[in-house]
Amino acid sequence: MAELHGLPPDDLLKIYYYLRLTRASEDRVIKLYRQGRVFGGVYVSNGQEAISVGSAYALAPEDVTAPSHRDLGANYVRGLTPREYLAQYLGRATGPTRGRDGNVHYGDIKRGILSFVSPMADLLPVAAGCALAFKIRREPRIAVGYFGDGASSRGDFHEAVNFAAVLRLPVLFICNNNQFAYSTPLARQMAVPHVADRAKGYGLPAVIVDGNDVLAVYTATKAAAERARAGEGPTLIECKTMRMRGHAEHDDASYVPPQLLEEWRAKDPIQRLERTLREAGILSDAEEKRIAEQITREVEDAVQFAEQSPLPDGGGVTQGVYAV
Ligand SMILES: Cc1ncc(C[n+]2csc(CCOP(=O)(O)OP(=O)(O)O)c2C)c(N)n1
Repeated sequence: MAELHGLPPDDLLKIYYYLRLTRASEDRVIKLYRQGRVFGGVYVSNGQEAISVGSAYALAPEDVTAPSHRDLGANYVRGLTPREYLAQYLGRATGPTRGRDGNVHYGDIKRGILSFVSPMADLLPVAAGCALAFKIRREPRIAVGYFGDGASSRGDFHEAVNFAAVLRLPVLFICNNNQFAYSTPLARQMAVPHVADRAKGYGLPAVIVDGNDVLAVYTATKAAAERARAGEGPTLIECKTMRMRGHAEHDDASYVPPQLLEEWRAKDPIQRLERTLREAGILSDAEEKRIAEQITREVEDAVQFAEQSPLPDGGGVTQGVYAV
């Protein structure tokens, strides 16, 4: 059967599965939020799942990722389970932060996922630092830092990119440019048209890809990862997309022109891959049904698991807490 972008059908179907698992998990959490069963805010990647899934699929297990708040897809690809994701959102003791956080501030160092921190772009210097360690130890590993268009206006972004470029570190900077930083449109926080333009001043290559085309994101990341592993230094990958919901679920995004959303709805990354796979004879109706049913089962199992899990009892509140 056909290969696409060098990927055999099994991998293509896995990518399709991860896209749909991400969407279904987040949709389910939105529902729980509306029912008042989630404690904190809810941040989703609806419409931009291709960026996190496509990029993470191009990495090796020994690489390290520094996700942002819309990168559930990358976390899933790297081994996070729906049970852990749901337990995290419901603040349960079985979640990655053992109930210390109720939304996106989690990671898992065993799977090479750094824990997301709230101040925007603060993880990018950490990703560059990991890459420096890999380079010093001569390990063929790379680090990947994810960030949004708004985050690229913070100093940490500029420091991390400059540092990585000067030292030719094996790190990728992956931007999800979804055109809004909370309610601020791109043109109100950047005087250049592309985040990629910012890389020029630091002397590292930057590429712009269609962030709603998962295979384009995969291919760009794979090429940049190979460069980094070969000692050729960092790359910035700007993925153009659109944030299809509010900044979080408490934000109705009424500041976004409806026509813009309509335009981007037609470019939905899941439907696009589905069409491509059907045309290539890789996805049949039966296979689509099997994947959909598997995802429904997994997500519902995760909701039940989370709801039946205990809340933290408070006894371990100082465990894993460090001060310097
Ligand atoms: C340093 C800092 N300033 C402000 C915030 C509040 N905040 C959280 S997300 C966000 C918008 C970030 O925009 P962008 O990076 O484009 O990501 P998006 O949410 O649009 O996907 C803001 C202002 C923060 N977390 N950290």
